[in-house]
Amino acid sequence: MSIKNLVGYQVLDSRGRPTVAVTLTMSDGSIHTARVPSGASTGAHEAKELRDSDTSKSEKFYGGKSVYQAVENINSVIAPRLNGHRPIPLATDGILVELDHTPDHHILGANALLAVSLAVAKAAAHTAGLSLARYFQPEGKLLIPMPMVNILSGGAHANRTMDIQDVLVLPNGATSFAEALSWIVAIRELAASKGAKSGAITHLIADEGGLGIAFPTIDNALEFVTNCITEVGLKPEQDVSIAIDVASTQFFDGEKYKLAALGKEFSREEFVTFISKMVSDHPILSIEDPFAEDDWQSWSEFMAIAPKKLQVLGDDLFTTNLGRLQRGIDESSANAILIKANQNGLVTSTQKVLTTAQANNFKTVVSARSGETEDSWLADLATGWRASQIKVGSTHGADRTAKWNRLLELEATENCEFAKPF
Ligand code: 2PG
Ligand code: MG
Repeated sequence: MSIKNLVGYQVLDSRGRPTVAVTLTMSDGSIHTARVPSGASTGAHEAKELRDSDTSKSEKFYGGKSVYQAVENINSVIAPRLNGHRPIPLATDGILVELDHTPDHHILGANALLAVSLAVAKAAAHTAGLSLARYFQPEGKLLIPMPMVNILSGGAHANRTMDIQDVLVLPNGATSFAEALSWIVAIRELAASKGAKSGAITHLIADEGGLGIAFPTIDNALEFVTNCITEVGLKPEQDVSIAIDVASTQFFDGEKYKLAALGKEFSREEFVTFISKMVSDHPILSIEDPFAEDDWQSWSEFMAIAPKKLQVLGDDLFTTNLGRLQRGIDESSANAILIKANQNGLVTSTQKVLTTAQANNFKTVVSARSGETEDSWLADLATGWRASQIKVGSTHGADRTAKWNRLLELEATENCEFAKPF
């Protein structure tokens, strides 16, 4: 079976912004569609998302955010080169790299490349008669990752009501994905009703479906979520722990960490102390981007004093880039990596970053972006790649539930076990 036709086009993401989609038709008539996500709190070292900047043309209504050039690159450069090829991800991703060999894929656009790379992976799974998850792990029990789920949103995803971007929960005591999700739904619904009772607007939700409740301090927000865990009848730490994404690149100016909502500024040394106190005062099991993307020194300093059980997770620090991960391994900057395919640009090279992390005893957290689509490939990749965790945002919004529901489907229909990463 071979690729008969490949068509790129523009669709909308969950923020109502343009993104790239591809529909691939195989010689057997089967059709495989893939849509790519897009971030808001993006790292400077991410692969290049190509967006049109000429606002005087027809794309003016999208304010320079349209992706017509990326789409054109698929239709006029990539499609003619891939048509007739067998869908073999390593080989076709190799051709995509030949067409755009730049490290950040800025010529054709990482959004164009990833859409094609994903559609080919789906076509390859179909050709092998397997689900996408099974395609990456044909034998043995699949590993359903532990969900890391957003309850409170701040930062770039919620108009900076809170300086840190996410307060999430990790149901580390659950024995199945279905049970984990039921606990999370209870916590999330209680958080919404408690927030509403105290006067917060909880029917309007942030980019990833989280609650944008304003708390006077970060400690108050963490206490609120801890209380919700207890009040639904679960034990903090033993059953459900807290994870946070500080997304601190967003408020580091090169010298100081400036927390506008809190009304405080910290030197790098002071911020290491601030973060250390936060993790010791609350049942926090995972902390993402506690320091800015190029503040390598603070990361290593913190790792030297952090509790051994704490997951120190690099997102903007690593941007799913092999070279940056290698530096983080060499310098002991973190012990876990967030994996986002669109930070990298290709399915197979994203997998390579993940397997390198796994080989070096780093935990892996496969993650959605704040701008998502209803496509569910992320759930299959995370499962097929044996990631330890998956982060998709909240339990609200079809862009989020598409992934949770796909994990429920995998757990119900495939031979699976549930990850116990902690
Ligand atoms: C993050 C992600 C998802 P964005 O920072 O981890 O929460 O956000 O996609 O905006 O980078
Ligand atoms: Mg992040």
